[in-house]
Order: sequence, then C-alpha cells, then structure tokens
Amino acid sequence: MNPTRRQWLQAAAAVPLLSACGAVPNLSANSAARVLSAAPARLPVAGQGGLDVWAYDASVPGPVLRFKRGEWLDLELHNRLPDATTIHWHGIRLPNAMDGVPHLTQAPIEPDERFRYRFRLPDAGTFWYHPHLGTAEQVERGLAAALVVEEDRPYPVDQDIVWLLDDWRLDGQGRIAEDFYRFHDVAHAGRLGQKITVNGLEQPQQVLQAGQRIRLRLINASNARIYQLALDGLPGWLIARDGVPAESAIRWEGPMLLGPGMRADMVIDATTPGVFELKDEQSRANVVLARLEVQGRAEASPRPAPVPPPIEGLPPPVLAGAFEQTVVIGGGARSRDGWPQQTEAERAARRQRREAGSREADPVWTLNGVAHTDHHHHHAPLFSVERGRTVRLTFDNRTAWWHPMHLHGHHFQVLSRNGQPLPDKPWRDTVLAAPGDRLEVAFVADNPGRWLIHCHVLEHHAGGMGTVFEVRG
Ligand SMILES: [Cu+2]
Repeated sequence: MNPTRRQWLQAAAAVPLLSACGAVPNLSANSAARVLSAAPARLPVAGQGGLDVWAYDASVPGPVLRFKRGEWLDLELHNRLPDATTIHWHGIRLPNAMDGVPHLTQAPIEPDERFRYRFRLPDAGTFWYHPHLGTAEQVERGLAAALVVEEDRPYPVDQDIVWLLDDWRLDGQGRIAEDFYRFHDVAHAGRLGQKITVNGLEQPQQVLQAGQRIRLRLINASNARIYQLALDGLPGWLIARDGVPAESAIRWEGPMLLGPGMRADMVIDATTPGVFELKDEQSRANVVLARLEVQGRAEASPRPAPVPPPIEGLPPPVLAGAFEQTVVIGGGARSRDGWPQQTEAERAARRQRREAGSREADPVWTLNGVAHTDHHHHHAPLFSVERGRTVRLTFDNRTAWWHPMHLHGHHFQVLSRNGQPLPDKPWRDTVLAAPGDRLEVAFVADNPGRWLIHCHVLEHHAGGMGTVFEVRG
C-alpha cells in the first residue's frame, strides 16, 4: 500500500462518526468526509422480525445527523443499492448543486458510485434527508432520516427527542408490498400503509421524569399519510414548523395536522406521572403511535409557556413589486375539470413497463395544466426571477385531494388561506392545501439555481405534480 493511501485510511479512521449526539469534526477541504451507505438490509422494523428494507447505515430510520448552526455537513454517500439514488436535504437552504434532484442539480448516483455532499447549514431547526430518485419506492423501502441543526445557544430543555413517523404497506407475507406507483394510489391519496411506526417501531414508549421539559421533533416521512396528532394529558406547545420557529409558542390543543415532508417541534412538560399517548385522530381507530411514560411520584407545578428560539437569517418578503405567480393544481380522481387522458393502450404499456421495473407513474396530476412525469430538466421553468426578488405564489387547489406543496432551496411565509390573512404568517417549506384551498405564500428568491416545487405526496409528484422555477444570478 502506498503511503498516501495508508495515510488517507488512517485519517478516515480518526474521523469520529457522527452519532446522535456527536459534534461535527472540523474538516478541511481535503480531509475525508463521513461516509454514509445506502444498502439493502434485513431489520426488525414495523413489528416484523426481519423486514427487507433499504437503509442508510443499516438503520431504519437512518442515523440522526446532528450539527450546530453554521457548521458544514460533509458526507459521502456510498450507493450500495441495486438502483441509482440521490439525497435531498429537505428544508436546508443549500447551494443548488447539493440539492439532490437527479438530472436537474446532479447526475444520478449509480450503484457502487459515491457522491460527496458538502455544504454549510445556515438555519437551526428540524430537517430530514431522503432520496429524490425513484422517491416513492426508495423512501417507502426505508431511506429517510432526521437532520437536526441546533441553535447557537442550547435550547433549554431536559431531553431532545426525534420521532420520525412513517407508515408501511405490507403484503400477505409481511414484506414491503411491491406495488409502487399503483394507479389507484397515484390518482387518489397516495400510498397508505396499514402499519404506522415511530422511529421504525410500533408504539414505542419514551421515559421521562416528572418535572422534565422536553423538545419533541416530529417528522412526517410517510409517502402520503397526513397525521392529525393529539397528545392528551400533558401541556404542550408548538414552537417551530418545518424547522422555522414560530413567533410565539402555540398551545397544542386538539389535533394538529402534519402532512408528508412537514415537521413540528413541540415542547412538552412532564407535569403528571402516568402514561400518555400520541394518537393519530385521522384514523378512525384513534391509532396510538407512541407513548410518553412520566415517572415520579409527585405532580410537578406548571411552568410558563416556552419561548421559541429566535428566527435568524430568513429574509422577509417585500410584497410591493413582488413577482406574482399562480400555481393551479389540477387532476386526480373525482376531478371536476378532468385529468390528462391516456388511451387504454398507453395505460397498458405503462403498466407493463412498471412491471418490468420502471419507476413510471401515470400522468394524472397537473400544475398549470401540465403533468410532469419525466425528468424535470426536460421542461422550461414555470417562472424565472432575478435573485433577490420577492415571489408571491398562489396555490389554487382545484382537486378533491390534499396536497403538501414543497419548495426547494427556500422557506416561505404563508400569507393567507382562502382570502383570510394569517396574522402570524407562519414560515414553512411545505404547506398543506386542503381540497379547494387557495393558499398565498411569499419568499425572497435569494438562492440561485433551478429548484423544484412539488407535492410531497410522493405518488402525486410521480404522477405529474411537480415543476421547476429558476432564480437567476
Ligand atoms: Cu399531492
């Protein structure tokens, strides 16, 4: 072995792996990145003794990557999957070339290839990472994990807990059902599974001590499931949405909607000894997702509401003279305006290609009348603006379905819903449009490149609900 290679290996061995509580090593441009593998694995997931999954570092969900704001993420993905992949860093305002959209921002990472992701983390908050190629299949097989960026000053809680929510569709033999991109799923609510997990587990139980205050980072990594989350019996507050802090803490009262791709940071006070259930009230059965077990004998006295971390670095939109664009969401089952029609022969040909392994969905959804089911670089951007311009987008959902609309590379403020201004103008990177909703959002287009706007119901995106916008400069 030549000295250079030996030195490299020694250097690589000396770089500590990022564990859930690890700090990022201070790496120079030449030092080795942390290697993350994506590979098939058999793991105890979703109540199955051994489920055949695709996993980051042989773990479902993948490892929690934890950094401080302003640190660099430096990670080399080693693709050991049988299929090409990429990583999208959901919610991170990063350089375009690191965004992980195949063909648009990078070439697909082929089997046995490596790709180095390296970028600074400008915002504190709860984010996540997942593939953006064959997404509906790869995420469903288990490729998803949390990316936590901590504030400059540690947030004052006793425990910081990540709960990544996912659902699994299993077949009769208890394996992941292989019916990806099924026409019915694509045209309706997306792929819903019959088992819901938190961090890959069915109904895990987290132990707290009475008197503790926790931060609970909820991430919806499901392909399509929208949760309606409730936790009865303990005082809780929402302090951040999609990673961005709220202006002031909002009391968690009644069910809270969390669509695919979305995150909610909650603060919960363990005031009362006992066992408390996180439930999904969307499901008729009030499914218990997880439990908090508060240990101790005595009731703790109530604390004042928490103060969310400061919002730092996000440019406020300037609405006067903003560039305005309407995005009409159309198509899908039960659509009033119809949907892109295919002949029976075209549908049959697509079905055959799918059975032969293609990742194609039927074109049943449109944005401004166009269904984009193939690679986004084939299409002209929906709009193009100079860097620094404020963009005012209106999502006009003319379908009978819910759509979590996600913007890459930027956070936006939600201005209004159906003509009603939202007084707190929440910051988000994914906004949930109910059937018939008209949602107005605004953001400063300050990140150059070509970026995606798409529905985060992964089957809807595959079925045409995605387009590109361009920031020049
Ligand atoms: Cu959708």
